[in-house]
Amino acid sequence: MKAVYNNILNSISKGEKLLAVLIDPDKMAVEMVSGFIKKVNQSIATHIFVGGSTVDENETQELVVKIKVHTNLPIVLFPGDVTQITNQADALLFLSLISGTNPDYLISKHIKAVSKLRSSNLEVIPTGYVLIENGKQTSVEKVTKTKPLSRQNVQQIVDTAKAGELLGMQLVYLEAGSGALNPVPLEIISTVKQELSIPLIVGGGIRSKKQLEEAYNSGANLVVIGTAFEEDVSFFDELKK
Ligand code: 1GP
Repeated sequence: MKAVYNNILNSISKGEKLLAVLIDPDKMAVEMVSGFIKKVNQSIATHIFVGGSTVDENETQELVVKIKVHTNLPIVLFPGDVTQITNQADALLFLSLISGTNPDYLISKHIKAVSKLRSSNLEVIPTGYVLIENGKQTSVEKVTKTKPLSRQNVQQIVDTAKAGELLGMQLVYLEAGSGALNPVPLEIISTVKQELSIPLIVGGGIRSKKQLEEAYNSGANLVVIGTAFEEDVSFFDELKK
């Protein structure tokens, strides 16, 4: 039942680094899926995340069903809203936006999700989601009406991530935002990592193999990349198995 999270822990204990390819249902035409997933399968990617800030109802489910035809990689929902929860995926990042103070994204949407989750087999992974400023406003900021944490205030970021762990969250996700101008600074990744005993996810604005490796070397256990693959699928060629 807890296969996705346990597999993440197992991989980390073996010193492996994980890569999630983020697919936004709003940006991926169904007819593109098979070619795109073929590239994913040939790459070092270990997970597929599916989610977006603004996605029409049922779009996520249709996409997940289609992706599953083409890959055995675990499909993890990374939802912007309750409507993106589908039983067809393997797991759900049950995100609390702990960098902000909007109650909708701290608890209200979670309560709304329960009626769907009660009758589902999805593995639910409580995740502390920490938005960090990147140089421009991101959709997460707009949609959630929260402010990101300042990159200058490292202690605040560390304390926020640690509070998530102490609240019982199983993952912390440091997010610069989709298409971020600047990824999460390496110093922030390494300082947060030193404080945590749970796995650390890092995403937003990572566009090169060098940036990916730097994030891993700083302590990221799992890196999420979306935009760089959306914009240029040849990036997968640099990340072949
Ligand atoms: C966004 O962290 C993810 O939520 C991935 O960001 O699209 O910039 O790779 P990019």
